[in-house]
Amino acid sequence: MTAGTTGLTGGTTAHVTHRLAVLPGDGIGREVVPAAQRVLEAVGAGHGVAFDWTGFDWGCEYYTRTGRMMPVDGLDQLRPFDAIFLGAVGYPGVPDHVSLWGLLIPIRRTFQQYVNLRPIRLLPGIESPLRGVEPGDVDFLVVRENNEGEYSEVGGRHYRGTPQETAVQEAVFTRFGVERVMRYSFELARSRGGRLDSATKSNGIVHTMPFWDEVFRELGSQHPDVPTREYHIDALAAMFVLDPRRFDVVVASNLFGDVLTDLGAAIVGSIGIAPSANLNPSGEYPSMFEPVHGSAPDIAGRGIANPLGQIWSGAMMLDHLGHTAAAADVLAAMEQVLGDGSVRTADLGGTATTEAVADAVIDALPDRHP
Ligand code: GGG
Repeated sequence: MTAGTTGLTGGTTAHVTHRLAVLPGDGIGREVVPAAQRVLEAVGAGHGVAFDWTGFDWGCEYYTRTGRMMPVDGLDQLRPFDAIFLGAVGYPGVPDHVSLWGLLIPIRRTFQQYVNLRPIRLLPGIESPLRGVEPGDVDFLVVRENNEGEYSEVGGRHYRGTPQETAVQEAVFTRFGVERVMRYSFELARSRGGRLDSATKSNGIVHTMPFWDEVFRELGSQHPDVPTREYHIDALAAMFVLDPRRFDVVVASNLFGDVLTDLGAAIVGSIGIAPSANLNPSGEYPSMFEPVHGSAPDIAGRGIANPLGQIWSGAMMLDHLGHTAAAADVLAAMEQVLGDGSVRTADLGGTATTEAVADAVIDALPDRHP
């Protein structure tokens, strides 16, 4: 990051340049990322924020050329950046576990991005598939543990190709890992004056989930002002559909959080809008911002993907970098476009292109001069 001041009529305004790594990745990632970059450039210009983008062509195509999802020193290349802006990862021809474990997961783990923050908010102009649910009714955050849990390399395959073939997969829950994500979640709930709900399954999963619950209760006793509830994941999923108004912050393990947030995206209209932030709360390493959706090979290359999930992820990146007013402008512009309803991609029942939606968001940004 470089910073300075610009003399302007009537005063001085700070200006700052952020060094950002851009990984469009695969499929529609290559379409929604440039669209979102244009929005960020436009809002940045009004707030004295500039971006020095460095693009990386890592992903499944890179894999087919090189046998790797990123170079051997890829993580070292990413380390100096202020943040990472990622599109989507995965494409037919490369097994999903290869693409995920070759790129996204090493970034999340090496850079200690142990919080995956996923807002679930029904925006104006969007019709929820749930009866009687209006914008303003659903507005909560899921904190997905992002570095351990069910996503683990511990296990193996035995007796391959025989009738005794066996697959074993171990989940890994450490006190260090569970405490830190729960502490973050309690602080988040406290900052919103809200409650914290925990996703568990300690009736069926007899070791890790009772441990998860114990740590949740210990942390709860250290945050007596934050009301808490514990739900088995099956009941919690049902409650997302039956009564989503009741939630404020939900903390969940890696797999549970991933599944819950696809459901959360569905109840607020489209996974095409859902954003996420992979946060390293200490700031020691770069955080990474990506939409919840994947690479959508079925629509890739047609210019019809919804860029709003990527744009909203960009707003979360602005917020993380300290530009709360710019982030709020992006959200307000998105809300205006959605509320107006005339420029929408197919997932929201419209016919607009990715670029047209980005243009509409840019046009809806407040006219600011830094
Ligand atoms: N933009 C997110 C993306 O491409 N995700 C690919 C994926 O499969 N993610 C799995 C996960 O986050 O657990």
